[in-house]
Amino acid sequence: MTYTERKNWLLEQHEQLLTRPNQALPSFNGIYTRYANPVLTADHAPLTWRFDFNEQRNPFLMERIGVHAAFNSGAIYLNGKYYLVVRVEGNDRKSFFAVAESDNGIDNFRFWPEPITMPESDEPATNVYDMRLTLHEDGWIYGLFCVERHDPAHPEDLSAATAACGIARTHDLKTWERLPDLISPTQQRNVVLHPEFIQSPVASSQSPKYALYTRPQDGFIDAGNGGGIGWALIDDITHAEVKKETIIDARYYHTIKEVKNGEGPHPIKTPQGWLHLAHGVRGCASGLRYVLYMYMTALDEPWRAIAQPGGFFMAPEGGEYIGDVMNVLFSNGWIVNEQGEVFIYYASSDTRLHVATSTVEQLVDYCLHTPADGLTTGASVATIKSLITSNL
Ligand code: M1P
Repeated sequence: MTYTERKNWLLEQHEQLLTRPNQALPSFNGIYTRYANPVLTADHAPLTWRFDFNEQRNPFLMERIGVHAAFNSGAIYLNGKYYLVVRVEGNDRKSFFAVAESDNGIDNFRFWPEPITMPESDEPATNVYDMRLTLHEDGWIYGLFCVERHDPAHPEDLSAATAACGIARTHDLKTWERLPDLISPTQQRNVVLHPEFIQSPVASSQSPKYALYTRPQDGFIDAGNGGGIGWALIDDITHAEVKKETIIDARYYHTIKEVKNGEGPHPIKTPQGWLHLAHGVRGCASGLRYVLYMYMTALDEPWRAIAQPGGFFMAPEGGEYIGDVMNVLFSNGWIVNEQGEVFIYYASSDTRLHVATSTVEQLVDYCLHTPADGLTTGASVATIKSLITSNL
């Protein structure tokens, strides 16, 4: 193949991938629909990020910069388009954010020509990932994400790291204003901004507060004493500080969230309450297993659980089990359109991004009518038998 033939072949292959239609798969559980193809993979990254297209400098037309994964993605619906702020990971293990857009939310996602240049806060980060997008009622689009740095307390340990919550805001997903990182007594990952102001119950004369879903953790990996998903009110988002944190969705022994859990995207407001999507983690012989689960909180008190369907909502299936970090489903982005259709963007095994579709009505029904986890095998059998009886 000549240089030109190879270039044309590369461009053709890439275009075929980007324009490949996606097909809905039959939904046996009736709760959501999976699709045949991932919406984004590493191969979707623009060729200009990876190849030097100058024949003198690159006579073999080799890939100069490898992109390894495209996964955990924030999502937002703006002017009828579906936008993802994707965690893209290079062969060098560094993650960065890049915007991809589609007209229908299920296929033809295309990255913008350049990744996001995220301004640094006072202390530069080694790695950033997992942005949650919130169009807040203050008018800004916020992106909250994990900021990883080497742990200065353990200079001798090259794997010792710290996780903090980075905060940035934008109006167009192109230009970002970086705010100081969240100040918190513990490490934090999976921090999510609630879309509405909260009137402080303590003194209603005080100005309304921003609210965060948090995930306190003792170490970089271990939640330790961090009891689950927390709720914290923030006085000033431009100098955000967790002063008081209440656990609103706790971990439990022998459940899908025994080891840790974390809020996914910000919750969806429905007439029946706030719909939440989260991930739960448990240990097993092959390592950690990450699944997605849902819960609902009260409309006027988003911190108060009103429905906690038992077990997982989605777990890896087929090829989703395989990837860089096996046995993982993770979601930090979903979109509701004008028709009440919900597009759940979930990543499998820290490698690729998929979509599953449902509706607000179906997800509320799922949350309100799926039995809670009775926490013992006896309770599970009793729940099944009561369904059998009602089917007689
Ligand atoms: O590798 C699985 C996930 O691990 C972390 O999530 P958590 O903090 O809940 O353990 C994150 O690094 C996430 O990006 C990753 O998908």
